Amino acid sequence: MLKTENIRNVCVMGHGGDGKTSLVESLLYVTKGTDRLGKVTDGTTVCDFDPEEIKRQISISSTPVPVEYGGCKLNIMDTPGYFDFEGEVLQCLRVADAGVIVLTAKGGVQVGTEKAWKRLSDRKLSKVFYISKIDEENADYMKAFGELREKFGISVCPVLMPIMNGDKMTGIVDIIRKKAMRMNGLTREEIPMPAGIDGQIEELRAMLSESVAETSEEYMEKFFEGEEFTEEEFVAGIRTGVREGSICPVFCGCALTGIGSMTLLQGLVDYAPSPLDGHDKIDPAGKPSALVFKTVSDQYGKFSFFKAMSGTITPDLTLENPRSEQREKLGHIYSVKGKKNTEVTEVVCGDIGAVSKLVATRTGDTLRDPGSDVVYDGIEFPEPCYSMAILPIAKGGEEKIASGLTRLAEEDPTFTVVNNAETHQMVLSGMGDIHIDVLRSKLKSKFGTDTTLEVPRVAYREKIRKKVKVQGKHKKQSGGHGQYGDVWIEFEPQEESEDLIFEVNIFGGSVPKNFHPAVEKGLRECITKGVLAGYPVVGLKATLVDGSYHEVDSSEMAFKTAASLAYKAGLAQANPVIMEPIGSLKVYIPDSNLGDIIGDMNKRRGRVLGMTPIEGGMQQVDAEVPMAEMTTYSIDLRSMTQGRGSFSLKFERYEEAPANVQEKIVEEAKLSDEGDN
Ligand SMILES: Nc1nc2c(ncn2[C@@H]2O[C@H](COP(=O)(O)OP(=O)(O)OP(=O)(O)O)[C@@H](O)[C@H]2O)c(=O)[nH]1
Ligand SMILES: [Mg+2]
Repeated sequence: MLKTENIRNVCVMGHGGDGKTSLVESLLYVTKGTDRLGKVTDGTTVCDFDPEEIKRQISISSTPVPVEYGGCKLNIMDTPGYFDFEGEVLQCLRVADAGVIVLTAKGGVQVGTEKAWKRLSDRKLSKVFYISKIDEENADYMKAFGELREKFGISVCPVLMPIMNGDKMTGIVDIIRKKAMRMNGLTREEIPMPAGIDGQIEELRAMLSESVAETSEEYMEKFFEGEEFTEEEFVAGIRTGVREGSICPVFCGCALTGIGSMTLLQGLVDYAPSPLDGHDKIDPAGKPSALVFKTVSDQYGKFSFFKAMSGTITPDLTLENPRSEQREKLGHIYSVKGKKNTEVTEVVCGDIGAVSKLVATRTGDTLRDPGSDVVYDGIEFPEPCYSMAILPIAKGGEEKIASGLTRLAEEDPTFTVVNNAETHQMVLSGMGDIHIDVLRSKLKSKFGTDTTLEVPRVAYREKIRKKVKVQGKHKKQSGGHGQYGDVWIEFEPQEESEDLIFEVNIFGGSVPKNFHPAVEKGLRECITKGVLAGYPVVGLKATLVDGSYHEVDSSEMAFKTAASLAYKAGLAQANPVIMEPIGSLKVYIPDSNLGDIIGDMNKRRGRVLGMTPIEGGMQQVDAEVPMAEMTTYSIDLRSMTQGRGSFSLKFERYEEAPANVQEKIVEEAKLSDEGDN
């Protein structure tokens, strides 16, 4: 029976393409968790099984898989490195007790490496490094190791060293045990220590000893007396250091040959905290409860991944969801390995499992014993920052898009879709262009809906600046039943409300009372389309001041038409202007990008309001900027900062657009009008 203390929940993180999925594949293969070594390039790995992942050869969703090694069950969670899928990383991070940060021997520390470090540090989770792709040409373990120490400090500790034969990694030296090893098929075997590397090993061992000394007073004394630590002391010291965050051991290897994979597993077994010492307060003796951290919905239905937070989760349980206030009967529970599910009879406290067909539960929800009052922290996802209008290719496909996206939203909380009533567009907002592209692909493959994208229209508005008084006269009295309506209306700007303010100020009965509502109705219809570029008119006051009528020929219809004639004539004379939405922007960037970001803000007609240094060599820039200039900002910011920058943008108010911008908007409106006709 699995004991909580023998579980390791480990999130594998790092820069895109640095070898995470391949590493996890290797970990599965060397422990016989899979019977062949899949390849990302062939689309055959356990973790990247989704058609989108196979097509693009990148991870898109996070995938927890069970790996058994050294008497432990390790739930290894493969996460995507591409920034668009950060939400997936956060899901696994929520239930991880430690993280493996993968970086390549050739590329060293990348933005994704830094982000992984920051995310793990923010959650106070234990960290280990794995330097990948040691077999590549120009791979340089010592250089990558040096970069890690330079960037993240002396907590970065070596525990092994690759044995290189020219460019080829042939084995590993275990620095603690001073043993050289190589892989022979699926087993590790000891080999004689290669000549000429003693000096390097002693140097790395000295670094490690110093860090171990820091973990207790007893060790510190021993260290100063110049005594060597025993193997047990090294292991115990590193374990303490890893749990406290003062030691981050560095592993390395090659996922294609499996060199280094078992050593990494042994390291996780020895040093990574069990759920009992992890981030979450868990209680094996308590009543059963769980946290749902990930939802997958496919043709087989909905799967909810959970971590058992207290007690043991069994299929017969009925648990309560405090958010939806509904009870869920579990039914079947599973251990999931990529696309393969195995039914299990229990998931012990601290372990990860999945349950199908929950009705009222979504990612981030707590499931608990009815009668308990525990609620676990959910998961905070970033706000979408990139928007496109999405359109069906086939006529009338809007419904299908909407229902498909609703299904996709069950597994992905990082996008939103909004029907913009003003622009008549369905606007899909996500984490970046690749994210949106993946969603479109899924709409097609899963729901058979072909879509295209357009740059979202900006919801401009129109307003007048001058008070005018005009006549609108509608008269058709040639034979038969005639039409007669005649009004004098004063139009003026007002600041009280966006909505039209309509008043009547007539002496006598020039326009009888029963026609006043028709005049107002006529105007209300008109203001949905301004006279400049057809955008809604806001902040308008109209006062009916005079007019005339005809006993027989006047009708509601005739007065509506008269009002619209007055509107057209009046607004054109009243100095109309186009208003554009202005957003308040917060950008977070490294100091070194400050100049570029501010220069770019100027190009976008933005006003920088202030700059504030924040922790870690970052700056916060506050600005106000026209929303129309921000459609591609998420992509541009990413390229200006290599992905280090982030931002938030919120609509603030409307402002009159500069003259040249207004001209352009009017021009575009004319063109699109012609296109429509
Ligand atoms: N030579 C060599 N290539 C490797 C190794 N590990 C991975 N690769 C290759 O590197 C590429 C990216 O590997 P992945 O495992 O998909 O990397 P990843 O970190 O999961 O990528 P994302 O999930 O997209 O962030 C693939 O073409 C792999 O075949 C390795 O140890 N040696
Ligand atoms: Mg991957």
